[in-house]
Amino acid sequence: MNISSAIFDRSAPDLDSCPDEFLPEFAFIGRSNVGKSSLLNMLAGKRGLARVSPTPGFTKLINFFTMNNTWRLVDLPGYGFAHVARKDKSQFDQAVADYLEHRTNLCRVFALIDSGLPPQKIDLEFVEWLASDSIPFVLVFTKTDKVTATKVQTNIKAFTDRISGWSVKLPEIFTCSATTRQGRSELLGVIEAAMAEAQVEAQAESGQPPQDEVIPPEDLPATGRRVSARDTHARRPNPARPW
Ligand SMILES: Nc1nc2c(ncn2[C@@H]2O[C@H](COP(=O)(O)OP(=O)(O)OP(=O)(O)O)[C@@H](O)[C@H]2O)c(=O)[nH]1
Ligand SMILES: [Mg+2]
Repeated sequence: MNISSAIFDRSAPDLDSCPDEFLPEFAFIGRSNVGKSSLLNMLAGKRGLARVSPTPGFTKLINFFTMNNTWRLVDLPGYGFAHVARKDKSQFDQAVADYLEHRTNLCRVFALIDSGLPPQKIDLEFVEWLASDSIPFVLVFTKTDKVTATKVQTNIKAFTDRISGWSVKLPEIFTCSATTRQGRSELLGVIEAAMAEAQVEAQAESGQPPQDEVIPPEDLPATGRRVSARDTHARRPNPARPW
């Protein structure tokens, strides 16, 4: 896929401040410093679009970037950064959880894992939460330029062994390096395929719905958004969030 324009839209502190839900979105999540902002820039083909820093906890808001005027990349704050003030941390966590659970135009989440590390408890817990909440995600093992290919494969195998059985089938798995641009075409392929899938679903839905599928007005939230399957799912009592 060719990206001819990549433009910063806005930074949102919470779900209510996010832009309209008319464009499909692809979000990056993972531990602080795992390389979310770097990967976003690599995919967009624009260095400096999202701000990158060696200091963990750098991205503190939900940042939206519009690609080709038709879809968005979304840079989320990382989890697992111990040095953010407790009050700020819970605000970030809440905003990220709200975004992941309620954003109706969220097509795929890219859950980033450092390929140089054996399975980390916080990543396993986060992936378990994504799977249990039916949030559509793929796993992306980052920074492959920093370790040997054998080490990357060993760490991926250890991680997938731990998560097997958490969902009906294993999530799709990718590797990438923002430094060498390894993985770019595969990840853009995920985006392209997901958008094509969403288009087919939208076309199927645009047919006259059967009478029993008409949505009563009381099911429309205050924002006027249609309630998605994920919205209703997320209203169930939620187990304590591990991150
Ligand atoms: N060698 C190498 N370094 C990388 C790669 N991706 C990111 N980095 C470095 O890792 C550090 C963190 O990168 P970011 O992209 O800011 O990470 P982040 O996940 O957005 O971090 P937060 O916003 O703090 O959550 C920076 O110093 C990057 O230059 C990569 O693929 N290879
Ligand atoms: Mg960042």
